[in-house]
Amino acid sequence: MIASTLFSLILPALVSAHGYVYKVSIDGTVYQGNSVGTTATVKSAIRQVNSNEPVKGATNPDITCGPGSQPAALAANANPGSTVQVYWVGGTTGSSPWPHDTGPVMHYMAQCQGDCSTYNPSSAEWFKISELGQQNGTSTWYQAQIKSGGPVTFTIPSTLAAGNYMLRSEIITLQLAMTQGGAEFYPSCIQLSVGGSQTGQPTTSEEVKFPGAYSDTDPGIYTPNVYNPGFTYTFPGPPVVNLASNGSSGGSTPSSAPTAPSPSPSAASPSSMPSSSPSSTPSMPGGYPPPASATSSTPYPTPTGGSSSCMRKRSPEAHVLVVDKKRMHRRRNRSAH
Ligand SMILES: [Cu+2]
Repeated sequence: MIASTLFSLILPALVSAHGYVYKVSIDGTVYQGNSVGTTATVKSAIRQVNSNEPVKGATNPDITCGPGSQPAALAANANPGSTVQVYWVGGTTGSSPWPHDTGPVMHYMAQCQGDCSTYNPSSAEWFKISELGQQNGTSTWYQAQIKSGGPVTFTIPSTLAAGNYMLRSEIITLQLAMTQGGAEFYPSCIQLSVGGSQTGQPTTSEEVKFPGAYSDTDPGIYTPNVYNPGFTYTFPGPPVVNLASNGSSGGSTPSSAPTAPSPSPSAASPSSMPSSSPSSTPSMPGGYPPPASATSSTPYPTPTGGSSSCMRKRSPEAHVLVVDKKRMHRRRNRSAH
C-alpha cells in the first residue's frame, strides 16, 4: 500500500513532466484539441503536436508552433475584446495537470495570409498580445495557477482588425534555465477567425518571427538567478502591442510598468470589454474529461520539414535528473527563506 502510494506519487513526475494545450475556450465556446501524437479524431482549431516534450534552443524550428505541429481543420471564432482561455495540461491525453510553475506565459498573434488551415507560419510576423510573469511583487508565477488546474486567461486586443490569425500560446519553464540552453519552450498554435469591424494593426517594430524573436542568452531565457529571493523577471521578445493596452489580461500584472491610459477621447469605449470574466476553473485532479481519443498509438505523420528537433528524445535518466534538480531548488528555496 505504502509502496503503491509512493509509486503513484513518483510516476506522474517522471511520465507527465511535460504537456500540451488540451482545449481552448473563446467567450465560452470550447474547442477541443487532439491527444499528442495520435491520429487526429477531433476537428479542432488547435494545431496538433507529435510530442509533449519541450522545444529546446531558441533557434529550434519547432519553436514556431510546437514539436511536429500540423495544420488544424477549424478556425475558432473570436472578436476584438474576446476572452480567451487556454488550458494547458500534463501528459499526452489530458489526464493530468500541467506540471510546472516557474516561468512566463505569453501569447502572440500573426495574420494567416489566407486560410489558417493551410498556412505555414514559419515566416509569420508575430505580435505579442499578453505576457504573464510573477504575480505582483511576489516570487509566485502566474504559471503556478496553470499547475493548479486553471486556464490562462487573456483578451483579444479590442481594436484588432478582422481577419484570419494564428494565436501562439507559449509557456517557458525556467527550472533548468540556470544554464544557457536550459530553458524549456512550450509553444502551441490555435487558428482563429477574428470578426468585427476594427482596423487595428501592429507596427512593424512590434513584429517578430519564430524562430528569431528569442536568443538563448536573453535575460528572460537564461536566468541564473531565477530561484534567488527578490528575482524580478524580464520578458523576452517584443513588448505587448499598443493595440492590447485596452484589452490587457486581467489579474496578475507582470512586473513591467502598465501603459499609461491615453487621455485622448479616441480611447475605445469600456463597453467593448467583456463585463465579467468566466469562472470555469476545473478542479484538479480529475477535473478533466476523459481523453477524446485513446484508441490508437499510430505515430503522427512526420512533417515534410524533416529533422528539426535536437532534444526530442530524453533518456529516463534525464527525467530523473530534472526531478532531482527540482528537489534541489525547492530545498535551496526553502533554506533561503
Ligand atoms: Cu516538462
